[in-house]
Amino acid sequence: MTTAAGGTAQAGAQPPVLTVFVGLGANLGDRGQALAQAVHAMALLPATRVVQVSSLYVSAPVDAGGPDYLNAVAQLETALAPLALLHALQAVELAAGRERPYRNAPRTLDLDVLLYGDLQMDTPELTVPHPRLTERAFVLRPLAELAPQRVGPAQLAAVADQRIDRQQSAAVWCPGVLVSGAPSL
Ligand code: PH2
Ligand code: MG
Ligand code: MG
Repeated sequence: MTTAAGGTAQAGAQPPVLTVFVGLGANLGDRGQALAQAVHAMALLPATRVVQVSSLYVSAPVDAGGPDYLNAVAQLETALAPLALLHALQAVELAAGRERPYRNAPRTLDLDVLLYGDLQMDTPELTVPHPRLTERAFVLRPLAELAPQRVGPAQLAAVADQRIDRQQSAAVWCPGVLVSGAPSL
C-alpha cells in the first residue's frame, strides 16, 4: 500500500499507542470543575484512554501573576500523533473559555503535553519533553505520583522552595477515573 506521504504501510497497520503525560492547570473561574471536565474531555478523544490522574495541588503562580493555580497531571494512552493531540487539547482549552491576552496570563484551563512516550521533538508549535518541566514543582510533584521513575529526588529537591500543597486525592476530585497509588486525603 502506498501512503499519501509516499511511503509504504502494511495493510491494517495501526499507529502505535504511547503513554503521554499531560499537565493541567487553571487559576481563573471554577478551577476544580475545569480540571475535572478536562479529564472527561480527554477521555472522549479518539484513540485515547485516561489511565490515571494525580492528586489535585494548589500552587503559587510561577513566572506569572494572578490567583493561585490548581494543578494536576493525567496519564493517557493515545494513538494520536503529537500535533493531533496538541490540537485536540487546544480545542478542550478553548471550550473551557481559554483566552491568551499575553504570555502566562491567568487562564481558565491550560493543558500541556509534558511527555509523549520517549519522543524528543522541538518545533515552533510543540516541544517535548516540555521545556520547563524540570523547573516547576507544580509539574514534578504530580508527575512523580504517577511516574516516580521519571522524576528523581534531586529534581524534586531543586524545586522545593516553590509553594505547592496537595489538596485532594484523585478519587475525590476526579471520581470514576482509575486513581494513582497516593493515599487518600
Ligand atoms: N502555568 C504557567 C505559568 N505559571 N504557575 C503555576 N503554579 N501553575 C501553572 O499551571 C502555571 C504557572 C504557564 O503555563
Ligand atoms: Mg502551561
Ligand atoms: Mg499551555
